[in-house]
Order: sequence, then C-alpha cells, then structure tokens
Amino acid sequence: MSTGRIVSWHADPSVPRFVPPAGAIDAHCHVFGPMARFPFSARAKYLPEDASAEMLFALRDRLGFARNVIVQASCHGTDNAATLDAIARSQGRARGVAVVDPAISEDDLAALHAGGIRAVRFNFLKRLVDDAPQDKFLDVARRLPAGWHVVIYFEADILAELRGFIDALPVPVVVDHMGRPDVAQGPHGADMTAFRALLGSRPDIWFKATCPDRLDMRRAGAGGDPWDGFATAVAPLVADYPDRALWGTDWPHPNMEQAIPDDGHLVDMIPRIAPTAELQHKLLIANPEALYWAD
Ligand code: 0GY
Repeated sequence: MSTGRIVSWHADPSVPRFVPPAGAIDAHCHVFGPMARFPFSARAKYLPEDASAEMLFALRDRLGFARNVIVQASCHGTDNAATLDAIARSQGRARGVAVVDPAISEDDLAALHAGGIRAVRFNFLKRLVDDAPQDKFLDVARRLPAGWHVVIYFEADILAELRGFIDALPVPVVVDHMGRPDVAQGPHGADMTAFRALLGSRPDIWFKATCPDRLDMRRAGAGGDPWDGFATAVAPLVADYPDRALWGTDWPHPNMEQAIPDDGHLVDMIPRIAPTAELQHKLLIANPEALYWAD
C-alpha cells in the first residue's frame, strides 16, 4: 500500500571502484525522520520515507567513507532534532549544518554547537521554502558562534540578485552544488563564468562539487549517468580552486524520485573531477576538515 511518502534513494547502490582516502568525508547528506520520532515540518514541500542515521552510516561504510556532514533538509524546517540525533549516534563521525529560526537565541546557537553543528544553511529555492528573508539571514550570520560559516543554496538564475547579500556575509560561505550551473553550457559557459566571478570576489567562498544527478539530467541524446557533462564542466573548477572544493553524495537525494542515482556511481565521479591523490585529499579530507572538524 502506498503511504504517499517519497523514496528518493537507490535500494542497492553499487560498491564504487574508486576507493576514497582513509578518513574521507561525505560533506553533503541528510537524514529524514524517522517520522514517528521526528515529524516533518508542517511547511515541508515534500514528504519522504524515513531515511535514518543507521541507513546513512551503512551507506557511508559501503562507499568507503569515514565521516559525514549532515545538512538539515528543508522537510524538517527549523527543528534540527533529527540532524542532532544522527550526529549524536555517529560516535564523533558526523558534524552538521542547521537551519534556524532567524530569532534563535545565543544559548540555542551554543547548544547547536555542542551538538556538532558548525554552520547554518540559507535556502533560496522557492520550490523548497516559503520565504528567504535576506535581512534576517544577515542578522543571524552576524551572531554565529566563532568558527561557523554559512551554507547557501540557490539556483544560477538568481546569483546576480544575491550578490549584495553574499558580499555582506561576515563569515565564510559554502555554496551548495556550485549554485546549480547548467553544466551543458560547459566549463566556461555563462553560469560557470558568473560562479567563477563570485569565487574571485573573496577568498573565503567554498563550493560543493556535488550533484551530477541534479545538474546533468538525461535529456534528448545527452546527460544522465555517467554524467559526462558534469565532469567536463566541474573538473576545471576543482583544478582552479582546489582548496575551496568539497564533495558529498547528497543522499537520500531529496526530490530525486524520478531519476534516483546509484551512490556508487556518484563516488566514481570523484577521480573524474579530482584526478590526483593530492586533489582527492583536499576535496575529501583537508577542505571539509577545515570547515567542520577544526575543533
Ligand atoms: C539538496 C537538494 C534539494 C533539497 C534540499 O533541504 C532540502 O530539502 O536541500 C533539492 O531539492 O534540490 O541538496 O538536498
């Protein structure tokens, strides 16, 4: 019987051929529920099946990773209990990114820090959130605990209008999925050129070289796994900004129920965008450690 809840992850992902370096960090993944303990937000735009911490850690081990950065998904709103519970169960092998009510108190921010949170996420995707108040986001960014950063999620077509906001952020910035460029434009198309201009505007903007499945969807005669367009567009970006790139699975792939990726194939993208051991160490260990395990 259908529950009406979405399953967006692969039931039996392959074991990747690429073996990540010891200690590797999956720096973008989520947990959903379990709903009985951690109900979804009344404002959630999708209703997923449970994707628990235990499932995430089993996938981590299957893929050859050691640690996770768990990003609060929009379906849980500003209640970070599921994310915090997953971090607490990880035995020190997970840290997290929270979504907070802009009116959050200093004490509650300190409690999030104690629970392993090291960043807040500002989501600008209209299909995922009702509002994205830049003035309130800036106020929160000014009050973050020492060492935190902000993670922002936006699509390429609003980068220009977000530039003033991004320029004003007083802490380091991590951009989810490179701000969703159209990778079919190639490494020097309009979207990548605008994103490179953003990276050039200040030295503390990082990016997640993530989501070939979202950015390189199958279309007439092209796209889809093995995501050649993604590799072509993203490898030069990682090569040019090796100290600012992060990588993650995006498991359990929110909203991807029509084009569920094989997580093993996602891992096998890593040597295609970071071909040397040195680049892989930066992408999977040094860079995420600097942001999430500095203390
Ligand atoms: C992602 C992407 C998506 C969803 C969320 O918080 C979320 O619900 O981030 C999306 O639908 O593009 O990074 O998980």
